[in-house]
Amino acid sequence: MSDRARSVFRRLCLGLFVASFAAQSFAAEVERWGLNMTEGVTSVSRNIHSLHMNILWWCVAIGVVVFGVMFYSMLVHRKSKGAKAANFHESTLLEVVWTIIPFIILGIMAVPATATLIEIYDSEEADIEVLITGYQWKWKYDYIGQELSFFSLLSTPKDEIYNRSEKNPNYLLEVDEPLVIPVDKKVRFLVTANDVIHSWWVPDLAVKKDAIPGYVNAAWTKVDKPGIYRGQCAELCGKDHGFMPIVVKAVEQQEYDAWLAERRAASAKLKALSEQTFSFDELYAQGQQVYEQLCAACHQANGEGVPPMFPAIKDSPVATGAMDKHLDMVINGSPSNPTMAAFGPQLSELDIAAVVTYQRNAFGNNMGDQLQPIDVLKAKQ
Ligand code: HEC
Ligand SMILES: [Cu+2]
Repeated sequence: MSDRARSVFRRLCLGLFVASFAAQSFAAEVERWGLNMTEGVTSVSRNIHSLHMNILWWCVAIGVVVFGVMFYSMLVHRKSKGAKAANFHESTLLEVVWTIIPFIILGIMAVPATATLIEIYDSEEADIEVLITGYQWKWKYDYIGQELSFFSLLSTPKDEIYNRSEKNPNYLLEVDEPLVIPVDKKVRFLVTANDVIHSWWVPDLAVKKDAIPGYVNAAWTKVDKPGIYRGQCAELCGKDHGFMPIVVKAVEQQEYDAWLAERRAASAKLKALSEQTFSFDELYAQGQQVYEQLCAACHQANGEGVPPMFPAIKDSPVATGAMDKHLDMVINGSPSNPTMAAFGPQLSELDIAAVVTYQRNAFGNNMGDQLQPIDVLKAKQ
């Protein structure tokens, strides 16, 4: 080795050492910032993560080689050093080389990528099926064949949203009823929407599926660690797009069975409640809860709405008009404006009776009348 070559070699080694040191501390920093993809808790999510890392390092290596050659040439063969450019046209060897090498690299990348894609799309032979429906702005989960379905709503207190109290660590990532699934079981998700396009996204499960009205998309997961995994709607779907989070609770099979039994009993009980008669105060209190959870986003907690977009309930001609018109609006939605959705399929008879009673008597409406669940049942039929 000539002296010159040795010195270049030494400098190169030093450069590489410094670069690898910088890369390491940078990687630690990136980890701390949480910039990288999560590894997740399923075999698919781990495959996607390792695919992502592999390809990233391929790109880094290619970048280092290409830019290395480029900068080396520019520095060492610069004009001020009297370098003379080679002057040749068409090198078959060169062209073959720069076609073959990328071809081989792409081939190497395609193998794991294709294997992972095939795995992602194989939602067959699931142990459990859940129909996920996106609504403005909440998710509905139907456990297919289990006669169990419920809505999952944001549970972050209004005080935190309006900066009246400190925000908790799961701010806007918490719901009243999480989707509960057992670990080590293949769970198939059928994803659709009721109004506009939403997207069901849980990074730890590596599931991100568009929820499109009129279509059913399939996805699946098999979680191998009990835990709580959080996600969000990933398709801009209107005013409260940022307020329809997803929480998946993965539990051991036993715990899942117990939860399922309890949840089914509770919904059977709710059905039985529809046959009972309630006092005005019971209806009003329940109605207030339903209103604040489901209606206040548009009509506002004080009933004043956001005219002209969302009409006021206070002194509203509908809420202070004929009972059957009011009930019809809540069950079937507005005939002229789809923003006022049909709550008939979403709410129990009791909840509808309660919220109508509440609207007719809150905000100074003072209609003095009330509705029983049985009336709602009759109106629905
Ligand atoms: C996404 C926004 C939104 C939500 C949530 C919502 N509404 Fe509405 N609501 C509207 C809009 C918009 C109208 C006006 C409809 C029209 O012009 O026909 C309306 C109208 C009404 C009216 C008639 C008011 C009037 O005088 O014209 C009633 C009653 C009503 N909603 C009840 C409810 C109840 C009960 C809930 C909750 C269970 C609810 N709304 C939730 C948007 C909403
Ligand atoms: Cu959405």
